[in-house]
Amino acid sequence: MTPELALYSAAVCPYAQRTHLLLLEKGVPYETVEIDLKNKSAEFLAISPYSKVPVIKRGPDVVWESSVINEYLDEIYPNPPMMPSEPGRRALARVWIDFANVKLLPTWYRLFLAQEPVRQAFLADELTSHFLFMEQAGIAALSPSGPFWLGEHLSLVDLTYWPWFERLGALKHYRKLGLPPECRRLRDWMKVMSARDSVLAIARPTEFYISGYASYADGSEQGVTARDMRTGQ
Ligand SMILES: N[C@@H](CCC(=O)N[C@@H](CS)C(=O)NCC(=O)O)C(=O)O
Repeated sequence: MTPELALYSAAVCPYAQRTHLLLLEKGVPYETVEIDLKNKSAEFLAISPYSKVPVIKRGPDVVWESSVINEYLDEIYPNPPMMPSEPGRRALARVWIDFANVKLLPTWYRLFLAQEPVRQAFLADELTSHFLFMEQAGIAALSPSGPFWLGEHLSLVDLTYWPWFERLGALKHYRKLGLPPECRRLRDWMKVMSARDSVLAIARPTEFYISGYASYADGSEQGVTARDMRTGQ
């Protein structure tokens, strides 16, 4: 039987990985439609308003933007729940999902795209301060005894951040930057996350990400994501 859910995805895409992880954690069957981002099909362009992956299709519902997709899927498939039931904690979860999207990731991509050493140094400092803020105001404050961002249960916050932590080796390779030594809680969290079945099922080695980021790191990337990061959208 064909699954009721189709996920338009690309193997290199960390945003799509957020959704794969969620569906694996929830045990929801789905069909993956692999999109060649260098040669997007007419079918994909018709279904993806921003011409980006991920997009999901479930019956008449077409949903894009990974954070919105994951909240939608958490409502449709409520077990296990991936957002806190208490509104104050749920708001905090959304704050940290937003932080990833509007603070951490723009700096991350701009650092890969930056070619001038002075700009690289500026963005490396900015990324380091984001990591420290995530450690102190994020995981340590929200989850004093761990292991996940919001305490003892995995949530959408963990799945929001994980794909870029799997790619830290590429950051080190191209921009000589890693997590600051003070980020002990984030390191412990990485150990716990990297051992999860969902993560292991779709994990890729650092070499895969190094080759995936080559066109970002040498400034030649022309895709929509790089354009949006360059123009600050
Ligand atoms: N804000 C979007 C970002 C998605 C995104 O940037 N996807 C990239 C791949 S990782 C993409 O499809 N880019 C198309 C392109 O670069 O042409 C989300 O959270 O879903």
